[in-house]
Amino acid sequence: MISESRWWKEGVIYQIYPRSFKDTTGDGIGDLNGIVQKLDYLADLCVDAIWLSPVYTSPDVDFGYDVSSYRDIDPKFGTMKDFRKLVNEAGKRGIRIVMDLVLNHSSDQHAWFRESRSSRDNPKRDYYIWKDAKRRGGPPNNWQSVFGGSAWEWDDSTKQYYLHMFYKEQPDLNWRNPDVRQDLLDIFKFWLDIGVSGFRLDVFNLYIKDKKFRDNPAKLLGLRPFERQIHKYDCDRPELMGVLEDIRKVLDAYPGTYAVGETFLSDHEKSASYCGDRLLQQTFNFDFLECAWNSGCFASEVEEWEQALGEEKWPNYVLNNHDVERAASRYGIGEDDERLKVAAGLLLTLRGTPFLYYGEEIGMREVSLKRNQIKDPVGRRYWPFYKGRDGCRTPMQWTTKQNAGFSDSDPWLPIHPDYADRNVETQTEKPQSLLNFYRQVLALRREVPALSCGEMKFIGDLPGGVMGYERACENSRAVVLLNFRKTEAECRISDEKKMYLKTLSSKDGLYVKQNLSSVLLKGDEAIVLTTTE
Ligand code: TEU
Repeated sequence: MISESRWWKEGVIYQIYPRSFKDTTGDGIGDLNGIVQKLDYLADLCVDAIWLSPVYTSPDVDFGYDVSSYRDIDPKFGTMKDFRKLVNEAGKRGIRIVMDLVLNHSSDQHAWFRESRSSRDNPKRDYYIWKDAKRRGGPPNNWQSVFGGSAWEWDDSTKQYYLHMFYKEQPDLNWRNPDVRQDLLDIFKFWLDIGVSGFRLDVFNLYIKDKKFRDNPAKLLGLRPFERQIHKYDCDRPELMGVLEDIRKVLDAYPGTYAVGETFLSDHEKSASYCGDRLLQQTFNFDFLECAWNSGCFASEVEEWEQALGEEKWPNYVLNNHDVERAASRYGIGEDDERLKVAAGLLLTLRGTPFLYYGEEIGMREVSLKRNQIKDPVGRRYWPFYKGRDGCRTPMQWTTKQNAGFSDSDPWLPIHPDYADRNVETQTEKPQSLLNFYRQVLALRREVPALSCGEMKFIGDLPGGVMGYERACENSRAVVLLNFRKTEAECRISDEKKMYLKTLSSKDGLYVKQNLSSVLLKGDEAIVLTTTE
């Protein structure tokens, strides 16, 4: 296991969407025991931590992102005993657990909200954000819900509006109330006491809203009303810093624990501003999710992110998550995975923590769903303009067997029809598969310190379409070359010949010992040259 304080810098974090990973009960929904069954697979892949999308009790309006009890496991996923077993068994394999904490809002079925809405003078009334209608009627201000419509819902029995930045079944918690804040901080402690190593904080920069609830200024361009506002008053309020400091104090009482925040509507500077010794250890960088397949785009995103963070703060990168179209569909061409190897070569060797998303390692494609198969309410609302997020949340493809070895019965979302060829079992047997390339790079990362903790320097004067950088740390060095084009490229990497003891190519596999100053890159090729003295 990597040292206690550096695991989240040097390690690799693998996101599991539990509904879709592995079902052991035959209800078509993945569960905690399913994850336990697959821990050896993850350990073998060289994963250091699992980020678990929410497994708390939830009515599933937003599939776990609407929590009705923060201290319980939803029965569809198992029991608290199963959860402890997962933490233990993962720990035995050197794998840590990172919980997804959804604390901007709860479910409307949470006991707090049921009480809060029961009457205006209920002691929990102020746990949520209630406001009177405007004098002439209508919502208190112009704020919009991310998922569509006004962010305010009228409650007819108590004659006030409550705020919900997402669905109306996800009322926003009132972080300004000290009792709420204490209760929420106690949730961190509860899970830390059980043995988890960190948290992913869902939309944390929405926690605090403008005290005066001023209208957001209008913005000219944008498809939906939410996008036609500047989110000045519902997001990124200065008092948020105090909340982050409180969270950090809790974490610091449990050495080696960590939090990564999902900065909503982020840009580099904003995301970086929330990281620091007294703030969060990391916030996400989602730039790669929007990059076209173009070396210049990826390189400039890396440079800007590095610049915003400076030397002290540690970057992270993602190609996929449970909210966006899968990278394999964004970048892959048909069933060809060669570009995905280049993308993996990039993600796993940059200076920063790589986040993987289940199925990425076998190049799972987005599933195209028919209207009556859509489960995600955003998809139902905006069909056919936006089909929602189900396409990237379909079951993991393990084997060639029925239901891809995910479940004995019909899965909650359809499985990609390509599963008979694209699955863990089949790719394990093919030396040239994407899965084996992920395994090889991840193993090399463990072996060569430069790849996990080294400084990074771009190599200048490379041919168009090639991105290259050097990493160095203590006695190890690595050079990474990534060809984003289909044509060969001659790359000069140093003035004189240097010895590289181990080289990994996405085209030619592993070879040992090479003395060179330049490399002829094939089209769509990723090469990692390494040396440890
Ligand atoms: O996502 C916030 C967010 O940015 C997304 O809602 C995004 O705008 C949307 O997926 C585009 O359709 C977090 C979670 O990652 C997401 O799964 C939750 O639905 C959301 O918060 C509410 O908790």
